Amino acid sequence: MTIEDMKFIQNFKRMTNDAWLKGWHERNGGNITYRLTKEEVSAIKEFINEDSEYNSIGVTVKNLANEYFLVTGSGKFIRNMTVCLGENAGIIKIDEKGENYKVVWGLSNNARPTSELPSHLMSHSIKVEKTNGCHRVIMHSHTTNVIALTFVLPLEGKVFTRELWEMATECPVVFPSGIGVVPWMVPGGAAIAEATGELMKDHDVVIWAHHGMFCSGETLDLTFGLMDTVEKSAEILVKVLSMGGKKQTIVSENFRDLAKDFNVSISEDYLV
Ligand code: 2HA
Ligand code: ZN
Repeated sequence: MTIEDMKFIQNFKRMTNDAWLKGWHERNGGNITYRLTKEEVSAIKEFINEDSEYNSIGVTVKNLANEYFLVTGSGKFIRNMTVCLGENAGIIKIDEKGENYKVVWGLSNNARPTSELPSHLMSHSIKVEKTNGCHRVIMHSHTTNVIALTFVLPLEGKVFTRELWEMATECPVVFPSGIGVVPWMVPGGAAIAEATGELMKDHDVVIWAHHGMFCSGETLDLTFGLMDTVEKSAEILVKVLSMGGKKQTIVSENFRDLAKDFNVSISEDYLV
């Protein structure tokens, strides 16, 4: 048994391969992080090395103290995760203060965690608080159709939510809490991490204008599925707009009926 035989690692590899095949991860675009369960942390103990030095995260995430994350590497290609995970991703541990991380497995040849580590960890921190620890995955992808829409639609969460809900009947069931939108910002730092975290308080989907998407979820499958659903809806909207725009659509009353039958609560804010 090696660390790579473990179920969460195999699931991670399958997800990265699927995401690459979707066309969401050109070159080194996009990054994924997964918070290990207590059982997974005990199971990896014999394979990890805790002697490495701590480095600053760039943001403070107190409630993630002593947690372990599987993270993709900075400058690494999602396409290569299945080829050699230890060179392209690694496992990090957060320190007691929630201010620093150290690499305990992988990221070989002095590779570093994703450049978006501040946004990932800030989002994890908010989600641990808001979901009582249920959410474990943050995925950032350069989803083509969502990015295209950020050049055409007003950069408002309400508009993106309503437009994308209308494009596929199950959308309000898959992302009932809607979408947040961050205006264009320099990626990779604390400022965009704070802006993303703020929107993650109320949404599982945050769009970065002219850049991509962040999704949060309980499992790798659910997070991938959420990204896929939003992006597919965006693809339909791009096609509809290209064909001259909507001639008919799902109306507010339809959404209310859907919410009742599917037992989801959706805000009236989106149904005006
Ligand atoms: O290149 O996606 O946002 C990695 C990224 C930065
Ligand atoms: Zn990016």
